[in-house]
Amino acid sequence: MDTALDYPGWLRATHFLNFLFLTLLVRSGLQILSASPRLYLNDHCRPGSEVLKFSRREVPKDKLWTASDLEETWSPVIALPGRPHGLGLGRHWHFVAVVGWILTGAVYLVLLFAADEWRRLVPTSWGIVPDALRALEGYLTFDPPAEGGAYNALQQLSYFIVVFMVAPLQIATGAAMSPAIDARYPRYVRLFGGRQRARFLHFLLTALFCLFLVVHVAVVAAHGLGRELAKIVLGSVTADHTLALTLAGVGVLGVIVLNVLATLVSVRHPKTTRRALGTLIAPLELGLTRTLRPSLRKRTIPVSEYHWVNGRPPADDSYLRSAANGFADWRLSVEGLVARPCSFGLDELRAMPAVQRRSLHHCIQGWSSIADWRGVPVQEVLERCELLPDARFAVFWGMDDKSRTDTFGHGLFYEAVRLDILRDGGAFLAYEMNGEPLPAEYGAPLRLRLDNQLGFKMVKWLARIEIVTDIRDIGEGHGGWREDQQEFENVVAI
Ligand SMILES: Nc1nc2c(c(=O)[nH]1)N[C@H]1C(S)=C(S)[C@@H](COP(=O)(O)O)O[C@H]1N2
Ligand SMILES: [Mo]
Repeated sequence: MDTALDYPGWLRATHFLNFLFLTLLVRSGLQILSASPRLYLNDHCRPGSEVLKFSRREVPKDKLWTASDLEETWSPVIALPGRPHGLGLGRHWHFVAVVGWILTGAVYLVLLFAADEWRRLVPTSWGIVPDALRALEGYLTFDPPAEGGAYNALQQLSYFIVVFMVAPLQIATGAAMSPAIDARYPRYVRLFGGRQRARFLHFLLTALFCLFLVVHVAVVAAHGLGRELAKIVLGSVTADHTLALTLAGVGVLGVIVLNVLATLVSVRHPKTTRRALGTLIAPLELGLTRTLRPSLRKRTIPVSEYHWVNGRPPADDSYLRSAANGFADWRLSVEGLVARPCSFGLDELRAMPAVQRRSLHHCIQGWSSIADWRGVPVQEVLERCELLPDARFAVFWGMDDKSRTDTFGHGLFYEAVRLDILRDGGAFLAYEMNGEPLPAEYGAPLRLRLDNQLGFKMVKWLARIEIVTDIRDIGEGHGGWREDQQEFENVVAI
């Protein structure tokens, strides 16, 4: 056999790693999907307008419900980690796996071109299309094309499409779901028809990867498992077929064992898993997105007729009494590392310079909604209290004690936000939504809005801002209520 048709070690290694990372990506992706298993064609996500829905749960019409109430828990057989409230860890696995997958892809592409292997993959004439169709007809009539040593036209064309089209598009649609990229480059997201279409496409491409895997394996089997695995595992058709079969079995078993281990560790030690994976991805997420300052261009897309809710309003009497008299007695206090501890009434905040923004709200679960918000830039408020030099985070405290408002979690809701994120143009304290005073379920009397972060950072029912150096002393030490109790990341720009 012509040695030029052998398969070099790097090709076989990246082929295997690609398979490993794809299993982790698909399973963690399904975990992320299970948090809001509804796919839409527009960014309003109006209940009932789904094009695909993987849940039997209906949206209640007669009572206040939250997006979290509709989260599903899928089996660990398909989802990683596959446990209730596993979205945070699912994202950690997804991001770690995507880093591995992209590095594998980069090494593969560099060597593909350096070693001239690309000639086997990249079609150089349109003749490949009729040839591929003929090969397809052959497979469908159980008369597979003869083995010429090289890929047949159908193999070449499908591998080319997967490597050079599906994979890059999968990365591009993933990036289009990032709130920081959307805030900076809204036109990029519009290339895909908006965030929800990008999400839908991301899902369809995943389905395509899975379909490819099944057909790919079937075709390999049709050509003869032994001889094909000899090429795939040992690099040459003349290699020992039994050894190749055994090694392939060990490899597949290894991928299964790694997946089972990832699941077990995540379910049994969620905090440790989060810390380990977070060490790897948190600096990367911050580094990749910190320069993406929100563009202050106006959005033209209309506001949503229905805006989803997450988190239930404070349940105690003092909040209800305060709401009943228009929050006349409510004050926002700013304390901690400030030279001048301050507090502000609603009227004082309304008298400060205001910003008006139409924002796309990206919830970490996957849904989005658009509303007009009016409020005061966080910077305006903080400047009046003169932050001390050690200040690094602002901790936003809500008034909702989760043990009283929701079925999951405990303690006062809070989120700590890096001060540099608050200095971006898109950070403000909103007291108006769609031209009206903020309604109770959306955070009355005041809530945080951040254009380049995910929704859970935008604390509603604000009462207090605490300026600190370190987040480790606050709550359980992870930088927010959802970080503490759901393993979410602190900086959520993706
Ligand atoms: N105080 C408080 N703020 C909160 C939450 C909460 O549970 N309590 N949920 C967050 C989450 S997860 C999201 S997606 C948004 C939802 O905002 P909305 O209800 O206005 O859509 O609020 C965020 N702010
Ligand atoms: Mo959320």
